[in-house]
Amino acid sequence: MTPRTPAKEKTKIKAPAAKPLAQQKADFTAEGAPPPGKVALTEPVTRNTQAAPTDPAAQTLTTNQGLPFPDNHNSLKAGVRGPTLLEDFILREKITHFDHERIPERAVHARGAGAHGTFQVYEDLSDLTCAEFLCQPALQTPVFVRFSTVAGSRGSADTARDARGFAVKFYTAQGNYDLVGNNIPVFFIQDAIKFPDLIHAVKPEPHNEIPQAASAHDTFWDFVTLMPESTHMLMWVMSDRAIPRSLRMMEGFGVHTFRLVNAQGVASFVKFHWKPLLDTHGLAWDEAQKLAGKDADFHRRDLWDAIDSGNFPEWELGLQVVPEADEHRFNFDLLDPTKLIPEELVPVRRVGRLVLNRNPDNFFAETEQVAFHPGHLVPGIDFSNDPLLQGRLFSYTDTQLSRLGSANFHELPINQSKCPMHNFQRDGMHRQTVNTGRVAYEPNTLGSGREFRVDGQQAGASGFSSLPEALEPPKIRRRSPSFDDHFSQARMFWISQSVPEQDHIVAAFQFELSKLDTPAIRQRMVDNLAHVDGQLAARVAAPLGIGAPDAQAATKWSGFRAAPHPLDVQPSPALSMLQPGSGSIATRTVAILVANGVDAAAVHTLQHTLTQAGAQCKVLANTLGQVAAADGGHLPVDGTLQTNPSVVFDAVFLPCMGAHAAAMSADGDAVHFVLEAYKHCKPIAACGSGAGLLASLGVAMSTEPGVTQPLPGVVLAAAGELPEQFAQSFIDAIAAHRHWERNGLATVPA
Ligand code: HDE
Repeated sequence: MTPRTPAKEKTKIKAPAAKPLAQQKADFTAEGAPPPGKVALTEPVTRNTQAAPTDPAAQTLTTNQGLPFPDNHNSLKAGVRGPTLLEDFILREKITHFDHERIPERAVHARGAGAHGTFQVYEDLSDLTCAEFLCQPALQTPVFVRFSTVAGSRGSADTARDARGFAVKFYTAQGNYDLVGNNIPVFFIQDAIKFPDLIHAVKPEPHNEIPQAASAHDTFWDFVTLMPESTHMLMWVMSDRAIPRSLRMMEGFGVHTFRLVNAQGVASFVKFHWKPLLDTHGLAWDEAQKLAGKDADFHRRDLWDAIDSGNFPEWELGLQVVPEADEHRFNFDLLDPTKLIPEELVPVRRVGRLVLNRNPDNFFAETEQVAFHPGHLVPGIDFSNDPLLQGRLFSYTDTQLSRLGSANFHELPINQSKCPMHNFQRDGMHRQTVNTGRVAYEPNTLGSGREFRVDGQQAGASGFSSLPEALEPPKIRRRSPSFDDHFSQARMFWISQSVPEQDHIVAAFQFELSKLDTPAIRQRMVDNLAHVDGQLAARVAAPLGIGAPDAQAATKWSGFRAAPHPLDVQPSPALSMLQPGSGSIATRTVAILVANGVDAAAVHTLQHTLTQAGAQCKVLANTLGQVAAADGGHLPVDGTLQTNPSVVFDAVFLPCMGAHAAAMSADGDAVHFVLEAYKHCKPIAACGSGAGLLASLGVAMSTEPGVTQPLPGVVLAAAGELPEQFAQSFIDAIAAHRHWERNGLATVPA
């Protein structure tokens, strides 16, 4: 019998005395190496990693208890042809684990892609905030970012028309800070109590679970037309912002008004922005729909490949700061999440840079298990009373309990803070930490022999404390009248768009509303739109088989609110995506269509020039292998037209292919490829017989009387012009992204 350790002796076994928390945190300085046993802030976030067994000599597997077993191919049976035995604990352990490999997907934002990176502030912002990571330009703060769609399930397509989540977890020396935003700066609703209704309305309809990842169905439009506060966000969601070209090419917004608080306790209101260094670009709607079938992983693949190839996506953090004294200076309420602050009124100050430089090691462990929460704060950042934000503060932890299964989700490696944490919370399902000692309460004296008390009264008490704020009685369940204007900013968005952007918005409304079974809902939407802009409403209504927009009819619904005095809004140029960009073509993808007889030298020159400028080229033909070049050599082929559809490229080059170009014009796949790229407004360059092919398809030269120019975004080499000479025009055309100004696209059969 093993002798029991006497109780007295047990109490002698003491954990090493912990350093005061403040001291431990101070160890995590910008430049200073962490003390032994501590994790450097720049160290990869993933811990507990384990590589799959690779040693062929060892050929050993073990159970989860470490028991080696020699056969992973056969279960234990009563005779080689007999039934399987219940006692086969190896089989049962494996199958049980498999049976529980999935966790509930997120109720919203289920489809996502994530990456690790760093954030660094450009200058000391201590005039605004005491958040250390915003005050120390030498500090590189590790981050994990998760992008997502909102409505679709985990397996849905990336390019659905939807808002995108843009959630950033900063692992700071003062604790984890989460900026859980979207790529659209406003939201559908003003109060958290409407969120379940909004999401139930947009998700697949409950009786038949149709449609997946799409807002184009009756329940969504039934709801939003009865909630005209959603009109502003609807304008954004119907714009190309909701079909980004890449997660790397979209803006991010904190949406709500937050507060920054400096060391002296002085607070300012703030809106957070992420500005992508690759500018903001969208897809064509037809392209987005086709991508959903041809490459449902288009966005997550694009993000992964960019990081994998060293083309690290970057954003600048922007702040719009409003002194507290100016809270009421605007003609909207700063607490209303359906409003933005026009950049022309309060400029966006760019204060730091986010770089995503490492793909996750394991999708499930990191991207799926990461748990964001707008209430993960650090000293120096605080909330506002935005009633939507206030509800979010409850929701996120609550949802993790059912999604991640326990109150201990902060112990998952991706969620752990990288600075020391301790408190007296204990136990619970799946607890990993082995808390030692008998003191699990505060105040106490038994922990260290001296009084341990944290009640905010001690001299020098530090950490997060909520900003003291005077509240206005009475307790009331009512919307503030300052939230009543539902249309002015929707109108501001509309009048800030360029002509093609307005065309896309009209087409998107028509598409969505055409899919409804209930004409009355269509009518209600155009009646609401009449309060945004009469022309917009009339254009949307025209092909829908309904009556003319009736602004008066919209006012009869009880949710209708209008500005007490209709506001004279001005355009905000910053709201258009078609602003002059950086001119970069970094990471743009170019398809080079070839056949036997190709001018290989021209291909090499163009490929070289484009690659030097940062683009990525792929040579496509009808078969893999190589094609015979005109000079007697061979040109290797990277992929086939059949498996590399035009929708996954940004631009197309058609080199001279001699007489073979004529054969290509009889090839349905090649013709479709070129016409589709044209229809999606992509730049196309061609020389020699490649240009002839374009001409034979009617997409080379303008047919307008008196105009002898290539069509917009079409770059044709003049006779004898070398590729290096016209490459720059092609680069300019690619940098312009898409040539939305092309006319007559409805006639293009692709
Ligand atoms: Fe969320 N939201 N949300 N949300 N949200 C979730 O939390 C919620 C809102 C946003 O990549 C859930 O962990 C409520 C606005 C992002 O893991 C859930 C309300 C904005 C993500 C939740 C909102 C967001 C979520 C589901 C109205 C833009 C994905 C899974 C009061 C500022 C984070 C989870 C990730 C996820 C609740 C409104 C952004 C259910 C109640 C506004 C980017 O807790």
